[in-house]
Amino acid sequence: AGMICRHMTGIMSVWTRRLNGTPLSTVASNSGLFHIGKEVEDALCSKKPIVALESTIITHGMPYPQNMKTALEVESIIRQNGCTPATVAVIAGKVHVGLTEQELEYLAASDTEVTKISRRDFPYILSKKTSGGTTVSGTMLIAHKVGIPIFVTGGVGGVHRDGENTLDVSADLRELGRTPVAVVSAGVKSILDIGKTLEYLETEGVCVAVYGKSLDFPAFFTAKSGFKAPYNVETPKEAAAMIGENQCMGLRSGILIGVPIPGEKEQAGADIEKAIKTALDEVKEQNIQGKAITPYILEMVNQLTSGSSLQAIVMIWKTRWPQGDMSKLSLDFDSK
Ligand code: PSU
Ligand code: MN
Repeated sequence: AGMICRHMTGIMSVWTRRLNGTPLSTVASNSGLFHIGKEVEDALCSKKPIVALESTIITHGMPYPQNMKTALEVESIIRQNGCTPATVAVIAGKVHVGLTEQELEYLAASDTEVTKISRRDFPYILSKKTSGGTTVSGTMLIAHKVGIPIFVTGGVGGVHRDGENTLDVSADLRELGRTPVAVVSAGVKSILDIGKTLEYLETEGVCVAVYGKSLDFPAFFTAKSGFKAPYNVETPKEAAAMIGENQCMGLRSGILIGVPIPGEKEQAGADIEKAIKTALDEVKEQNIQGKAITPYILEMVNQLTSGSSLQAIVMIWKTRWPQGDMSKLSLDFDSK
């Protein structure tokens, strides 16, 4: 009973935030800063489970039209599992939570001018009333503001290789350290220094767990990065319990759950790894810097593997819901 009570308090505070807190009611409807899509608004009001989705993968992670197709498919998988997808993006200076097909198309179309938006970009983008796709950090902070505790994506940013010299550490990691949203992903992108990324997450106080039987932390294209996560959870219920305790404790930091690539896709993964090494050399040689690095590498790897990395990304993106499991996580959590 104590357990149930504690969970109830956690959930209550989520709903208090949704109903009375500044985030949804005032910010969303009054200031004009937010635009909550109809489907998402209904789900928020009727307390149905919602899964947040990022949009940098649409604007910068994949070419047109695969980006559009994948975005729609991912949303539909979430709906098939009884949840509501809430894709986050900025359009004409308004933060959108839940996009129409037309809005998705606008962001996905290759001739649209869009910025990659993480936390640091909001003030400028909103003041200029321009548009862009939100990264993991940008999406997390918006999801939290409107009261969505779960967010699913492909790859999270991390500490870049050679990061100890360049200080190129993704804002995603600091966001995980200060925003209580659970991010379900294929782990950390293989182009990064995964060991250092896990160290950094520990410093930020982020609870990291692998979904499945092993502690091997996944590396996007491969199930095993060579590094271990501190924990693993085997069922959506276990994952939900962890997320619940995080909220009850008021930890204010996030959770990262890594879901490994399925075994039969691992050979493709190994080929992509090789291409990544080549691309990294090129980044150094061409002196590509800052936030241009990730899109540059993804594009080059895609070319080197004649599109098979793109297929793998699409597949990884879709298999974040093995048998629909991970989106049920959201159901479990909200109905506890
Ligand atoms: N993984 C992909 N494609 C992407 C990203 C990750 O396969 O486009 C995006 C995510 O939005 C992530 C961001 O949050 O890259 C991290 O970028 P950076 O390393 O600049 O922080
Ligand atoms: Mn960076």
